[in-house]
Amino acid sequence: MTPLSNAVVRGACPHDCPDTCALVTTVQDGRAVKLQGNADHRHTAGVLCTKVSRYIERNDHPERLTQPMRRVGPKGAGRFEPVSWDVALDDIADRLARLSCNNPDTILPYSYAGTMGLVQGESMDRRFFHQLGASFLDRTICSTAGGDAMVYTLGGKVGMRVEFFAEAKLILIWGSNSIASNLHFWRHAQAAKRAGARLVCIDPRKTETADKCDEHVALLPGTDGALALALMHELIAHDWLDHDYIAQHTLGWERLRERALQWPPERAAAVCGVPVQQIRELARAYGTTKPAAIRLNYGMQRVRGGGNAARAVACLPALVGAWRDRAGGLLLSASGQFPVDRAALQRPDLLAGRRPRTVNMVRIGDALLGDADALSGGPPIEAVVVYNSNPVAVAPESAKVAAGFAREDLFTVVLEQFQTDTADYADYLLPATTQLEHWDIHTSYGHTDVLLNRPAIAPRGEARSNAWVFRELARRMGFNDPCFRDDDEALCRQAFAPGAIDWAALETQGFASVPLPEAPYAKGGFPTPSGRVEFFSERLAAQGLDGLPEHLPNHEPAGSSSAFPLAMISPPARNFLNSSFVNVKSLRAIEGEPLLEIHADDAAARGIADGAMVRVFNGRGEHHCRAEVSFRARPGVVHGLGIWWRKLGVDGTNVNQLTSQRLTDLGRGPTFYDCLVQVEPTTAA
Ligand SMILES: Nc1nc2c(c(=O)[nH]1)N[C@H]1C(S)=C(S)[C@@H](COP(=O)(O)OP(=O)(O)OC[C@H]3O[C@@H](n4cnc5c(=O)[nH]c(N)nc54)[C@H](O)[C@@H]3O)O[C@H]1N2
Ligand SMILES: Nc1nc2c(c(=O)[nH]1)N[C@H]1C(S)=C(S)[C@@H](COP(=O)(O)OP(=O)(O)OC[C@H]3O[C@@H](n4cnc5c(=O)[nH]c(N)nc54)[C@H](O)[C@@H]3O)O[C@H]1N2
Ligand code: SF4
Ligand SMILES: [Mo]
Repeated sequence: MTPLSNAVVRGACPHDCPDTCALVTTVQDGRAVKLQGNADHRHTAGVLCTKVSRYIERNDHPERLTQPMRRVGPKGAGRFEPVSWDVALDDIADRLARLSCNNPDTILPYSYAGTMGLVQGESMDRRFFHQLGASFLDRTICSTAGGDAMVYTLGGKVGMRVEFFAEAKLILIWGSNSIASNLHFWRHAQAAKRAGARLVCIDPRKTETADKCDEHVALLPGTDGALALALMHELIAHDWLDHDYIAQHTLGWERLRERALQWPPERAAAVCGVPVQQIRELARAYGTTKPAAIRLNYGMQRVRGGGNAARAVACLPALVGAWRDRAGGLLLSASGQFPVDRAALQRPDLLAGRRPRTVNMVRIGDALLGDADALSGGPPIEAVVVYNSNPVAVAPESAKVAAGFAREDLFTVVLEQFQTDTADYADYLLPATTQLEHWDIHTSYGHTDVLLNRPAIAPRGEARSNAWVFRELARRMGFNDPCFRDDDEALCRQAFAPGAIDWAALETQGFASVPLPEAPYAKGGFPTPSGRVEFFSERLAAQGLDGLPEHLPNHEPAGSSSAFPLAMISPPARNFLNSSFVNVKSLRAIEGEPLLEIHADDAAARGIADGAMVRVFNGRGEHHCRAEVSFRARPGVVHGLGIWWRKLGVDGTNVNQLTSQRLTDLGRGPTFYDCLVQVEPTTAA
């Protein structure tokens, strides 16, 4: 269906954000002239964040890629010549066919959540790589430590309904800068606060969210497990427990009790670097306020012990029986609550029994440079197809990532809307459509509605959707299963089994709710093997891991190195979305330039004045940026807000020059916030 030249079109925000807002685009003479939040959608409530309210500026950006291009300069120089789609696709199909004849494991797709859409993110692309038999990509770069923790503890990525946070009397906002990254949850937290709730923010950084909470626990990065265990200790010591709920709906209580009793608040206070009284008071509040709700977010699991820490936190609501109330419990991600038909969308059956090797996306630097472990013992990677991601900017230890992509013998195809840091390394750079220009269908990880995205305008120039590109490659490679002919709209319809979702509602209003109970675990019934909250996990024990949650110190614990005495975290900047929007001028103007927030004492000890240029360094590399002496930083911890495009930074690097490729305890995730550095002033102005 061609978009109408004058219309109001309903869609969905495609970005990697828990809120998945419903959009309304006004089109005049074939151009998008206005983009608003859909006022009829209860979660969006007519409000968009600053970033996406600039989506038309991003869409109409003079630097949008509008035609296929082929590399002319050396790798990484970012110099291209235009070619036709036919020339580009014929050559790409030919190169991939030759590699796959030899060994399809040499081909690696690299994608993440540039769009969260099921069609443009995980449908025709997956079918194509399944049929090809290409290496699997372990998509771990964001959420697998916490996600696995929920699976082992609660049975899935399930939890409270976000709207009921508004009725809680105590909300712990744990590892989340909600105002920046989960604005529509913050609305409910505000409503709760107005109705008398107490809001507590648990975060090393004094964020804009912490500013607006009643209490801020500024713990050291990677110490959340210790804090959670000490809270349990106090719940036990004061008998603030729901014995009946524990007896009926949990597993492993006696063992957890024993573990928690090893964590008196004094011990945790020393580990966390917070006053012992603050831990005691937090435990009292949590043990005596009903209903108590926890908004956990992924900020607390990007450290070595992130999985265990998330498991420890996930045990808390069952101990006090918080799940009994619809306004009690916990929410990390709602994504496990959607009946998506992934087998139909992705067609793993096309593998026909083949078992490709797996490459962990966090270790793309090592993998491209031939590290045998990162290659799971398989052959070197000879071709990468990147879409919906900007690994050169967002993956850890970027010096290695860039060196890997700079390999002259690597064949790199990048599908992009813009010439990102990664696009600079492409052999073929293919122009992708935006959310205003293609079909898609969306679930959410912060609410439980499905959204349909209709194209509002025609694609800019020769831009094409990801699904179109993989359909065309499949045709050229002779993949003749009929599934390779499904168009984008048909793919939307295949995302859910017939009857699983109210399609008529999606068509008329743009969204449809998944029918769910209000207090899903009031009477237990967790989706674990035992049906209970698994304090002790037999599944973990069977893998030779600790069956109970424990505090695991960081790979690089604060204070453990005299050469690199500062712990660096690199959380999202409010006006960027990962590395998306960094090239949108009006938003970059708000963020200014790459900054390192540092406490006054740490700055003074190094002769760093506010606004001075600094060199941030460790054994993996160095990154230059401007220092901001800031009340947001606690002593010993610095913040490099991300994720800047390297080429828009001061010295062609960003914070990931410093981060490591080491993994988390569960989920094989990244440890971006487990990173020691030193900082010194530089002479540059
Ligand atoms: N504006 C904006 N919104 C975003 C994003 C963005 O880049 N910009 N990113 C999106 C993505 S990809 C995701 S995954 C989601 C969720 O994204 P998250 O990564 O959860 O993002 P934040 O809500 O900023 O939460 C990170 C917070 O965790 C804190 N933190 C760091 N280390 C620790 C720790 O060890 N313990 C604790 N307790 N806190 C710690 C940081 O200081 C920061 O305030 O947000 C999405 N929303
Ligand atoms: N230091 C540090 N590093 C981090 C993090 C951190 O907190 N600190 N956060 C991590 C997290 S949580 C995440 S999720 C990752 C995110 O990393 P990525 O998923 O790589 O996210 P983005 O940087 O936003 O890059 C997405 C790209 O997809 C493109 N894109 C959008 N829509 C489409 C489309 O329809 N088709 C195509 N072909 N392209 C499209 C956008 O233009 C953009 O360049 O970064 C991680 N890296
Ligand atoms: S980025 Fe998040 S808050 Fe902003 S419009 Fe998209 S879903 Fe809504
Ligand atoms: Mo993420």
